[in-house]
Amino acid sequence: MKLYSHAVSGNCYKIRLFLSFLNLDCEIINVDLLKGEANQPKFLQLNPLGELPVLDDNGFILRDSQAILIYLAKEYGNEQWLPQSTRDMAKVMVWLFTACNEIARGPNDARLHDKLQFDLDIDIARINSDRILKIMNDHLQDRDWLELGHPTIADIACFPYIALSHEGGVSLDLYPHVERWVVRMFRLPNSLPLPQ
Ligand SMILES: N[C@@H](CCC(=O)N[C@@H](CS)C(=O)NCC(=O)O)C(=O)O
Repeated sequence: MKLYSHAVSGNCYKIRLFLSFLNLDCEIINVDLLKGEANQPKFLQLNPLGELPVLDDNGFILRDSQAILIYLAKEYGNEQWLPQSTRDMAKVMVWLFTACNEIARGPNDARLHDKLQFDLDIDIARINSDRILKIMNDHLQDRDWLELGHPTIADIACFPYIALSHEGGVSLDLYPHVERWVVRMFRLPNSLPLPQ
């Protein structure tokens, strides 16, 4: 198995984290986003969007971090990470889509602006960040994990850019339940340090 990845990317980190939780061996192939390597013709054959991460599992090529989490959970994980029952699965899916919408347009965009100088509206990104952080804080008020009372791929999908909020100038100080959830994620066996 190969993962096309870049060290600074939170979406790639999600996959490296889940591979680590699952104790799966994987060759990491570095694609330097900052040098535009994801837009070279060779990489575009793997992902025409020119985005990371991309997984190559014995010739099965898959883009998008949420899709890769689902694939790995079904192929190599167990029901702990992605339950089979319709309603429980739907609860987990809600957070996968939150990761690629509200979290991407919030703390992820704020970090892209502040850390990597992307030309994005930082005020909107910070408003979006506070909106989703408040929702997550309320949700986590009476639970340790996003759904089902234990870690799932919902937690993995949402974790990186929430934990990296400070790199976009967004403090978690106002969101103590989110802060405690971040600490719990770091304490899971085989957790990894965040991207730099
Ligand atoms: N929805 C996609 C988003 C992927 C994405 O935006 N990846 C970023 C890195 S985190 C990327 O490759 N951007 C291309 C670039 O910056 O040139 C996913 O979750 O994988």
